[in-house]
Amino acid sequence: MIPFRFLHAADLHLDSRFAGLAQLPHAVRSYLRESTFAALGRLVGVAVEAKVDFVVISGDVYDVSDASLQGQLRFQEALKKLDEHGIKVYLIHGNHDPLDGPRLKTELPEGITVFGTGEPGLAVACRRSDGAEVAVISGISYPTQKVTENTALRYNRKPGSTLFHIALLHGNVDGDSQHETYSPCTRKDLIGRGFDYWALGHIHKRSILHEHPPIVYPGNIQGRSVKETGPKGCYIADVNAEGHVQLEFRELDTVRWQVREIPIDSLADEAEWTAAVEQAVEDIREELPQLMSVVRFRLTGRGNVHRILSEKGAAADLLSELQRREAVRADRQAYAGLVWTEGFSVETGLPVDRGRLRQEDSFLGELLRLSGRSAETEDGLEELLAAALRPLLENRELRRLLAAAGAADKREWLRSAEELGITLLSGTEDAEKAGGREPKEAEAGRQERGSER
Ligand SMILES: [Mn+2]
Repeated sequence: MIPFRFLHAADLHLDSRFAGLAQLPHAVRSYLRESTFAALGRLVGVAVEAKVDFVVISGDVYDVSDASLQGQLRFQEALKKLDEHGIKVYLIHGNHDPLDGPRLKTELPEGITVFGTGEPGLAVACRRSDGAEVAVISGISYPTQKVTENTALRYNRKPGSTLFHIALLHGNVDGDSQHETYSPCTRKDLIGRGFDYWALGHIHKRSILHEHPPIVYPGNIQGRSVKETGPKGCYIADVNAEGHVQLEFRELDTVRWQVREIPIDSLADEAEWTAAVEQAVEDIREELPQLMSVVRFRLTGRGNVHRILSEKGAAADLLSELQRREAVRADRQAYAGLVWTEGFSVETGLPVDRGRLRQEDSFLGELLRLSGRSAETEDGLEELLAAALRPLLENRELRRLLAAAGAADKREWLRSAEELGITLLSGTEDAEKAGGREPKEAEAGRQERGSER
């Protein structure tokens, strides 16, 4: 087998609109809007610098099926640059950019192969240095958005060919419940087809599902929300003479999303809390000086600061101030090292001894015991929530929202309800004995979910 090297990317989602961030200052929003294109630009740079023989893209080039003309022109520009270096591109379309989408028809540059629908297309890829044939590439594009058939089973090796075989598939392997189950299949299905590399797309979290043969999700090239955290990019795959594959991840993102936890347990007051958050912002700036960061802070733990957060709206106030400071940087076009705080998730509690409260022969003690028992099993949680939420089910819209909630959401509701119970009841005599503090204020206590967005 002839050694060669290729770049595997997926889920470019070009021209993503970042719809949830409408309130952002113009300069920050336009940098975010540009980020998917910037990541594509870095992809071209990596392909050229790493001297890859070709590039494969496993679906969702565009974010929406009626991709803007601008999006298409920017993609063409990138393809032309690759073509100038003799780097060919093989791609499929996915559920976000199926072939029946109402895109304007634009001319495709030289050197690009777009696989069609139906039976997997076959193409032979060559090494750039000498034109030697090195790989057979197969792929199927989505004809329409919803593909629920196991298309993996249609892939076959090219009869009689001993070349390295790469399959491009956009789909959900082993039923990842976080994503739509399009083109559902199992690892076993894929391994059974006899290919040497499965170039997957669709799941935006990078993962290598199998080593021999490699079954690879490179993830998307640019995170687009607080659900898409950490480095984003592509893989460079080196195939040696034995057909063995070495994978190297390359970061491409220009905006990095992250969720960072700040425990409040050891913070005495508002000043210490503000300082802790400001320090965390500066830490991120120092860690990622070349990138723009978008961060959500999870405030956790127990402490006196809980009252300031839950009653005085301190999180919303600090958020405005942090955003104002970064907006000034953005106005100066100082995007590298900009740290945009997207919001606070307030998950804190009063500094009470829950273990002791739970032992108490009191209403609050009974409440905590009930919630503890219910949280232990999936069935217990469902039973408690079914009873507690029954009045809400009469409303159609609420019913729809409740049906969409996952187990993690439900546990979070129960946890919040416990905290609310402690805050409201810790002023009573029972709880005071058990370590609840500031009983007078607690009577007027109420808890909000802070400024999570
Ligand atoms: Mn996608």
